[in-house]
Amino acid sequence: MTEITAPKSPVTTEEFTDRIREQLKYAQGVTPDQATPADVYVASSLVVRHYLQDAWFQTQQDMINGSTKAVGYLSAEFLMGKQLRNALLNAGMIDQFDAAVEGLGFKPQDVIDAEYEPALGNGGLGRLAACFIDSLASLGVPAFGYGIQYRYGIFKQEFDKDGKQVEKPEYWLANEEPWGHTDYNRSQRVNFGGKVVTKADGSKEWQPEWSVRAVPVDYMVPGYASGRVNTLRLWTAKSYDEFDLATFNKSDYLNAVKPKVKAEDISKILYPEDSTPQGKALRLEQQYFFVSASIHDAIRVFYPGQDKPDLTTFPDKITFQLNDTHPVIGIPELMRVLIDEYGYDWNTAWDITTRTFNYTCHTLLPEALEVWPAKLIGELLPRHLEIIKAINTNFLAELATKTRDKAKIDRMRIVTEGENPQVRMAYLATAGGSHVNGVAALHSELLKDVTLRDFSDIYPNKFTNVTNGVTPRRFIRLANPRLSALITEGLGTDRWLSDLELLKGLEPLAKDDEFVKKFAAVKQANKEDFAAYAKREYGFELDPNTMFNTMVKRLHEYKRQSLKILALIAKYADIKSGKVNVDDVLPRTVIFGAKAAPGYYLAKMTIQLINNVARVVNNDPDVKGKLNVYFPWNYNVRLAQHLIPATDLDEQISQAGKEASGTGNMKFALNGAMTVGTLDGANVEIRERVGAENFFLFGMTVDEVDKLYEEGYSPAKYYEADPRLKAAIDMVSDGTFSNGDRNTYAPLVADWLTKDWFMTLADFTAYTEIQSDIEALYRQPLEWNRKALLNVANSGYFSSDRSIQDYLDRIWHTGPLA
Ligand code: GPW
Repeated sequence: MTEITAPKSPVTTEEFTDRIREQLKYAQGVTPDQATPADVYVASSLVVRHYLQDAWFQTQQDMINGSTKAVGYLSAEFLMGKQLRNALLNAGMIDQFDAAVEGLGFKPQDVIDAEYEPALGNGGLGRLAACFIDSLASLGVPAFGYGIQYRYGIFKQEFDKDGKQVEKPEYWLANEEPWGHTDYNRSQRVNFGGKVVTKADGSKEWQPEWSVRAVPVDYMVPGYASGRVNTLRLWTAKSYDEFDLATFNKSDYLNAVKPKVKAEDISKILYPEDSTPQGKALRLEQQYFFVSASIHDAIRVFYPGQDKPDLTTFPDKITFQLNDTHPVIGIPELMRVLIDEYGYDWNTAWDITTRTFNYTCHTLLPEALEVWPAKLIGELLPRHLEIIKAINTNFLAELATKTRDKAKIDRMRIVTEGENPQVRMAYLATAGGSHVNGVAALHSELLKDVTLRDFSDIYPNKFTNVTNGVTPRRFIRLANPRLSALITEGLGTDRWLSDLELLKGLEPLAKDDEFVKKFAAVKQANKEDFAAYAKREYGFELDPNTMFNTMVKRLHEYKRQSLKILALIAKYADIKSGKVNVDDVLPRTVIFGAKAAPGYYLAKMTIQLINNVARVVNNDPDVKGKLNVYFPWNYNVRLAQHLIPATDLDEQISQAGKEASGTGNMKFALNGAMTVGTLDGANVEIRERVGAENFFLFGMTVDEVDKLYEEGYSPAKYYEADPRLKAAIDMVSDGTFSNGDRNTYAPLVADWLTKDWFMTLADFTAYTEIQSDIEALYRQPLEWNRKALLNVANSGYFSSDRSIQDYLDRIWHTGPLA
């Protein structure tokens, strides 16, 4: 008997059908005959919201009236992916939806596909935020996600005829969007610019120059089987000055609407840089905009109708998690609100503030730590700059009581000295919050020992680790229904969906050849599905009888897509030179997915190279179809959900010490892919759990990398030492992948040979050597699948439910609603 714990549907198929008809009629204004899948999508979404409404009210009431502290997850990005099917799953209505929609004459898949994916994030950081709010709701913890409803999400990626990336605007709101509810009556004023004046009583008054209206757009976040529905509140900027009357009187109509345009620009576009802050004024405006609105919103929610609330209790009502440094301006903002708006003294305000905030760092790259020129902050937020300077002064005084090491104190300045003082947001966050965490064990260690070493020396107890996780609902159950069914069959229960460590129960089944064969059949069927999808969406012809070898993530030098493409070129060169008999080559389909920041020159050139390698290799008869390279454009959550379950081998090959965690690595392991990877980020913990024998490890360790930097790294030495590496790089230089033009990739080649900051060349030989282990194992399908199954069985730890439980225990000190 299989135990079923999935939530029970609150609705029958008949009711669901009637409700859809009703929405089609009254909201869409169409008859079922006239309706398109997009109409049915909107109608169904409204129906789902309808059924979640009471649970939403109840969750809010219990949160406000009860004594359970809420979580406010402040994040500039929430990369949600499509909403409808996730909401149906979490609310228990998938079957009723499928039947209702079919009854109305539609294919459920067409209706699901009609949803336009909100792409309000760049990559891992934004997707993690989305997994976390799913887990918070599923654990029944009262929480708000607070962010920005950008009108343009991450750009839509296309490739031109030369294989170069082209960025197109992603106007995701072009069609009706049934999930976001714009709540004009809960808006907040957010001020900018102007000056600070000292009043007669010595208190300060900020006299801003302009302001915008932050209007919340609320998204329901239904928990899986928890009966709870939280809120994702994304702010959109509206103008107060509908018309500038003075200008209007001069009958200059078009100029009169200019101020409106400027204000509304704040929430217009998501910055497309990942891990490389741009330091633009608009970006700081965005950060302050959503954080200020969110802080005022939380006060409104938790102290309803109170003119003089007792805000010393604020940290008992809500804890704010800073998702990287993007929302750190919230620290001086809460100080300002408490002092200037509510009249608290500095020390009380500081106590409240430091007890309210915690900071998660997601990087180790020094260039990824945000730093703002004090001048820019002063122009935009003059009162905040004063407060930041005061925080800095007090902080330095406190440090002086803790250490005599003047150099160390100096290194720890929040505001640097000199002609162009800078504000270091990571330091402000560390000083102004209770806890600092990294996102994987190795990352948290390096954060403590290297990046924030001085801080951890003096405040060792502030530092902790919370290893990232991913939601099994979206990334196993929705993405991989076949594997989900097999897991439930193997475990005799579906309870794993809310307790992922139960996957451990699959371990004994890895000894059962019949079960392993079923597991292999699931993978094969998923590969066939993906081949059909890739044909339909991209016109690709993938052969599902080859190994599917995937590398999907943002294009970054540190992630080393170059290493993968060079190894592939080396294999191609072996075939061309006859060093390898093509008939002996293991058939492989290599699939890349990656967006590059629009201004990131070498990253974009790498994309161009990959596309052209694909063009040449896929069409070369000498290869006999043994090597195939595909680069589906515009990698997004939807593509991830199709591709991950179909992957045999996943690549996590960043230079050791550079990838904070990675979360794709977790999704692949949980979907039964094998990983080839370095000892970096969460790879370390994945390998520990799945077993060294079930993970393809290669490459330098963090210590070896450091040592090599110290000794002086010379990439040309590696080029000369490994003839296969030399052949590969020469092939990039000689025009093979640029129609004979020798200049096309010259900057990339020059970088490899003279700089190679992330030591791609130094790890090349080890990376190509591990390929023979990989291929030998793949030639034994039963053994490969046994190991892949062991990856699934031992990856339950990487559920975002576990991550959230760790945050609750170590940082937030709160829990589910009673
Ligand atoms: F640089 N990450 C990201 F730390 O996706 F801010 N965008 C970013 O801007 C940053 C980090 C930042 C990623 C990390 O690169 C990845 O290793 C990690 O798994 C992910 O954040 C979630 O923690």
